[in-house]
Amino acid sequence: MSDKKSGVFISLEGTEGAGKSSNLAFIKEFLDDNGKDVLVTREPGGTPFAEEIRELLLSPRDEAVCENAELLLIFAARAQHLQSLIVPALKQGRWVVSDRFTDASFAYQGGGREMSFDTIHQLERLVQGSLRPDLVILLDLPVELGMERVAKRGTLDRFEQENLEFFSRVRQAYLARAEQNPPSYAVVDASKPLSSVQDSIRAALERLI
Ligand code: Z5A
Repeated sequence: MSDKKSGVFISLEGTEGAGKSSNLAFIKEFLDDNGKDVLVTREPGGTPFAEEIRELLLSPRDEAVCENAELLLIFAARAQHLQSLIVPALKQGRWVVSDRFTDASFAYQGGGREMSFDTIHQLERLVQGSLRPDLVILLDLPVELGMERVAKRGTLDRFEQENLEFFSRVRQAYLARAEQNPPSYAVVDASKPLSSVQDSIRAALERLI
């Protein structure tokens, strides 16, 4: 994949109850106000075909889903998303904000499911070439607090049905990624009130602009 781009690519990440949905609109509004042409999208999903894969991945089911099948479906959706939406938008100079991207694969499949990080790196290279987010905003909070926040949700999807240990591994994997490459990450304390979380996000975006 050609990764020549003139736009800016941001991903928003976090564990359960971190507040991604609550902060996406804020990010879009801030960038709009700063005159940026913004595309907001999400993973898994973002295109009709990739959204169908999302449905497959998230639906609770009786059949145990093989870990490799899950990982390959996630990257299949990502390949489609990149080719039909993200890369063209970046080439047009747009600011793309994705609700989750490949860090989620390292965190959920690598950390949570304890799959090989090498395999994920290989798929990342295959599907993305050298394309990586310019900034990953990681909303970090203790797993117990996140689970309290989402406890009121009705039906749980296939990932939300996992236990505390799973989400603790996810959190550690996210934090380890951020530690390995600090310039590309803004780690935000998402246990604070929303206004304070948004102050930190605003500061990270101002640095990028
Ligand atoms: N997945 C994967 O395994 N591998 C991959 O590569 C990718 C994804 C890309 C779907 O993601 C699943 O896909 C995801 C990982 C997997 N599974 N999980 N779990 P998703 O992003 O669509 O699903 P989600 O994690 O459930 O995200 P969400 O719906 O955006 O939820 P959220 O981050 O928890 O955010 P929220 O709904 O904005 O906040 C939750 C509640 O907390 C809500 O009541 C808010 O009002 C409250 N809140 C938020 N912020 C605050 C603060 N600061 N103070 C107090 N209360 C707050």
